[in-house]
Amino acid sequence: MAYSHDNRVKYVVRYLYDIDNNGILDKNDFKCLAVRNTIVETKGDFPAERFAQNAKIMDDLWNEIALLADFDKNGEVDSDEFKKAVADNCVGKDYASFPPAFKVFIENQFKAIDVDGDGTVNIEEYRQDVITRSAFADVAEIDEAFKALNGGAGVTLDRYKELYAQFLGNKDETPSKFLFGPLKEL
Ligand SMILES: [Ca+2]
Ligand SMILES: [Ca+2]
Ligand SMILES: [Ca+2]
Repeated sequence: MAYSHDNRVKYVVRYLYDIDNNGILDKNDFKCLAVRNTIVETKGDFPAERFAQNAKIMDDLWNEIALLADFDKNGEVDSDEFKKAVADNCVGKDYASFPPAFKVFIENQFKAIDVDGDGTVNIEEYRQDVITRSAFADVAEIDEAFKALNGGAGVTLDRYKELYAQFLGNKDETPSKFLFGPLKEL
């Protein structure tokens, strides 16, 4: 059930939020995101001022996600808590209605994937992103997923947001299920 809504939510937790890879979300993931985003935004530079801004943004977002998802108030959000928060805040909604804490990742992710910065993710950029999370024995599997995603056309930021909203907010399987490439069951 690689493309079930449950597995998609797990995928988002594991690859998009739990960036220190310890199985849960906590303050440290958001600290690490501030470092990562600063490096991505400045293409490898690390200006202290920019980092301070990002650290503040991420701190606020952690507080927001803790409010929405840390139901037992233990300072951590596990994947069941995240799933419940997605059901409460994202399922059946469009991107604009998502709380900021559920949108935090996606614009920076887009910037990181759109390597040439032309505002569109093309097949070469998609392939480079997809292989960072999974191994593939045949590039055709990746290319077919890209074609299914948007009819083979490049994906703009607006389309990327729309696909992300479906990936997380639509329990049915739509072409958005390929947003992060062919998935494995987690
Ligand atoms: Ca973590
Ligand atoms: Ca908790
Ligand atoms: Ca591009």
